[in-house]
Formats: sequence, structure tokens, C-alpha cells
Amino acid sequence: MISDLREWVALLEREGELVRVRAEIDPCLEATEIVDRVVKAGGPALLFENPKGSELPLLVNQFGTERRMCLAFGVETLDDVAARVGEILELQPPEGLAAKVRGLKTLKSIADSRPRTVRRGPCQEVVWRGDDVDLSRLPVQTAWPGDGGPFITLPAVITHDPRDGRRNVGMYRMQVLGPRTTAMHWQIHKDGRADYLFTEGRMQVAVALGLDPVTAYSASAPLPKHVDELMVAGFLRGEPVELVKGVTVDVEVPAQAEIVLEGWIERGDLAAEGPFGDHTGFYTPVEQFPVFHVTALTMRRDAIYPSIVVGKPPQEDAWLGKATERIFLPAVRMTVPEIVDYDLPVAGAFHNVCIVSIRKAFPGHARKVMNAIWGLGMLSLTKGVVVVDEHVNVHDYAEVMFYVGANVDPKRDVVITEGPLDHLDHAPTLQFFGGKIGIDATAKGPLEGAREWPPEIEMSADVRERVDRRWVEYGIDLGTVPGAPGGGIRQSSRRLLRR
Ligand SMILES: Cc1cc2nc3c(=O)[nH]c(=O)nc-3n(C[C@H](O)[C@H](O)[C@H](O)COP(=O)(O)O)c2cc1C
Ligand SMILES: [Mn+2]
Repeated sequence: MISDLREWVALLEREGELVRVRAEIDPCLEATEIVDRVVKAGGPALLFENPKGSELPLLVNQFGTERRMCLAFGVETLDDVAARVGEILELQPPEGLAAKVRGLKTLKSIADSRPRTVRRGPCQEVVWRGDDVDLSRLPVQTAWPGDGGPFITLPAVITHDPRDGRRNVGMYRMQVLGPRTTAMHWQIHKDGRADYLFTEGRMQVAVALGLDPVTAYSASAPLPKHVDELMVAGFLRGEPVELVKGVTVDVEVPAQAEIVLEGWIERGDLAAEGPFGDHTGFYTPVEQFPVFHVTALTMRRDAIYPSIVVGKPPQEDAWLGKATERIFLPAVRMTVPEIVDYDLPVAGAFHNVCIVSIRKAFPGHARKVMNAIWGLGMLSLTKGVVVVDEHVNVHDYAEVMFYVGANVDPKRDVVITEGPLDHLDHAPTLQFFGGKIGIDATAKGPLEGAREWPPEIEMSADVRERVDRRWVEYGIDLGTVPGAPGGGIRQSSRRLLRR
């Protein structure tokens, strides 16, 4: 378990996954151009030790590759994290002693996941209060030339629902507006905004910057509102998150954070936020958002300031998104069990397209699944859904394109509907609401109005096996023995439809 950001930095360094940049660089634009090139080359995390105008080092690209994301979770593949989550979701009444013991262990690991309050935390080694607070001393990046100013991009924003006191932690960018004020970019569908809308007058808010990677990730996870992100972080870490009381607010903050901003937000106190070069690849326009007034900035000695650059995909956030895609698969399957797998293409900025494979069992099944996706948490914002049969590899976009081209009669198999859309989507006529497209690329049966569906071409298994065996004999050197084309038709769903 990685307990804080510096342990994570040390691990990255040991693994050859981090480069310290000693040359002075400008957090305004220059850092972005460097990071953009490094991310696209699959390069290392960068610790800029001398950002211009700040004494704090600037950490970027900590999440920029699949390997680093796996290192963060201490797993071989992100599906291993999903498997742990699945274990809990699939928890059945145990049969037999061994299963009971296993079940109890799992339950205990949930109980032990709740954050733990401690008396002191390194995040308060240095305390600036009131007029001493000066956000311009942090190396906050201005990422793109059209940006409205510097933006804090990797914060864990902590609020409480005034109705029941439940905590929420979300990653919402914060534009620095002055030495002690920022905007709070709470999009319309998000939990932090709901807490704000339930509050009369002022609400206390704390923002943690520089966390262990799993806790930082958890702030970006699309959990149901009543689920505490810090509990999930504790479960994924296998170790509870330690919290300490804020120095000027009645909000608990992660004790191991590098930097904490404490303050308040008042209903109706809004400011112009943006433009901001966003993960959609476009600038989001100026819009009114709540103002965050900072009452204290606390930090560790030698604090590290973390940042992330978003922009035209792929960027570093691709792997935060992919982690969510993998980790949430068991939860998606829990609600829609016929789903085999899904893929949210990075190039589709995650909300634009969802490819989903299903075990098709009845006519209209693909439409059922489209509607399920459009009704499921943040997946409900998906603009386009492509449904394929279970044997199609949803992560192989060429294979998906093959079935979209081959299996679709656009008149019969395309669904156009409407629903809520992502806050950042600039294409719909109205903000937040507009069209959706579903493409049913599964094999169709007569009950869906199709003619006899032809068989797909596939070599017989015995011939493939013979060629595998004899490959060396042929003297065709391709380095390795080339695999026989995978996949092939699964007849089951079509047979079911014919009945
Ligand atoms: C790098 C990054 C930046 C993000 N910026 C914002 C943002 O500015 N506003 C927002 O509403 N969501 C933003 N998100 C998405 C939210 O963090 C995500 O929807 C999360 O689930 C919100 O928490 P909540 O479900 O508790 O509201 C961002 C995500 C990432 C990874
Ligand atoms: Mn939440």
C-alpha cells in the first residue's frame, strides 16, 4: 500500500517511471507542451523541480501509462482491481465453513475501509491563515493559450450533504481567481454540486492536493452519491485513509495530503469561470460557477504540488478513465448481467461512445441494453452506444467496425433517441440535453425482421491445429508462430432467435 504522494514518487523513481526536471520551466503553457509530448510518447512522470515563480515542485503525468496505473493499485492488470470489487458485489450467503470464513474476511475488509481520524497530520506542518494565504505561490498551470487563467486540476474536493452529513469527494477543477479565491467547477450532474444546492447560505469545503494515487483516483470515480469515496479508497488500498480535522473548518482532511485548502462557498456567490481547454479537445466557454473562499492553506514541509493536463485525447486522464471503465465493469454487470464487456474509447472522451458486447438471448435485446446504459449512473450521459455479440472483442476497434459495417441495416438497426448529455458537450443544440444514437451490430434473427443470416467464415479447428503444429516445417519466418485468426462465430444467440 502506498501511503502518500512522496512514497508514490519514490516508487515511480525506483521503477524508472519518473524524471526529475531541474531546468526552470514555466507552468504557464511551457509545462503543457513538454507533458503533451511525453504523454503521447508513453513517457515517464515528470517532477519539475524549478517551476518559474514557485518554490514548490510540480508533479505531472503520474497516471500517464497503464503500467503506472497498475503500479498505483499494486496489480498486474486493472482487471485485477475489478475482480476484488466483483468479489464484494457477488457476495452470496455462504455455504460451508470455508465459504463462511472467506465471506467474513471480505466483510471485515469492507468494515476496515472506513477512514480513521487521527490527531495530527503532516498536511498541517505549515499553516497559512487569512491574509497569509497566497495561491499564486503554488505552481498552478495555465495549460492552453486560450485558458482564462491558471487552473488547479487534480484536487480532491471534500463536502458534506447538509441533510445527512454524508461526505463526498470529487475531482473538480478550480480556476484561481485571486490570492484567496478560486472558482469551483461543479458540473450539473455531480455530487458536490448537489451538496451545494442542498445548502442554505455558507458551506464549508476542504480541498486536498497531493494524495496517494488510489485516493486521488477515487475522487474521480463515478460512485453513487451516498457512497463515501474515501471508504472506497480505503477498500482499494486495503488500508483506511487517515483524516485530521481542518484548522479553520469543521471538515476532516486527508492527514497525509501534501497541501490542503480550507474555506467556504456561499449559495448564489458566482463568478465567471473559463474558458478552459478541456478533455473534450475543445475550450469550454465561460460559465458562472460558485466561488471558493480560502480561509487557510496548510501543507507539508517541502510540499509537492500535483497537476494533470487535459486536452485533445489521448492525455494523462485517459488512464484514470480506463481504470474506471475496468473497475466498474462488475458493478455494470451486476445491473445488466448479459453484458460481457464494454469499452469507452479514449478518443471519444469517455462520454461520447460506449461499445458493449452482450450475450444476446431474445429479439430486441440490444435495444434493452442501450436503454440500460442510458439509465446507468454517469454512463447515462453516453451519446452513442454500439452493441455487438459476445464473441466480438470490444477493445479491438477494427473488429467492432467490421460488425458495424457488416451487420447493420441502418433503417432497422439504428436507434435515435434523446436524453441528458455531458455538461461539456458542445455539439447538442441545447446544453445538457439532446440526441443519442444506438447502433445494434449484433446478428439478427427473423423475429427482428432479418432474412437468413449467413455463417461467418472460419477455418476449421483441425486445420488450424495442423498448421500450428507444422509451422516451422514451412520455413516462413515471421519471428513468432502467427496465431490463427481468433474469435469466429458463436451460433448460440442466433439459434435462440430462430426458435
Ligand atoms: C482530471 C479530471 C478533472 C475533472 N474535472 C472535473 C470538473 O472540473 N468538473 C466536474 O464536474 N467533474 C470533473 N471531473 C470528473 C469528476 O471528477 C467525476 O465525475 C467524479 O465522479 C465526480 O465526483 P462525484 O461523483 O462525487 O460528483 C474530472 C475528472 C478528472 C479525472
Ligand atoms: Mn460522489
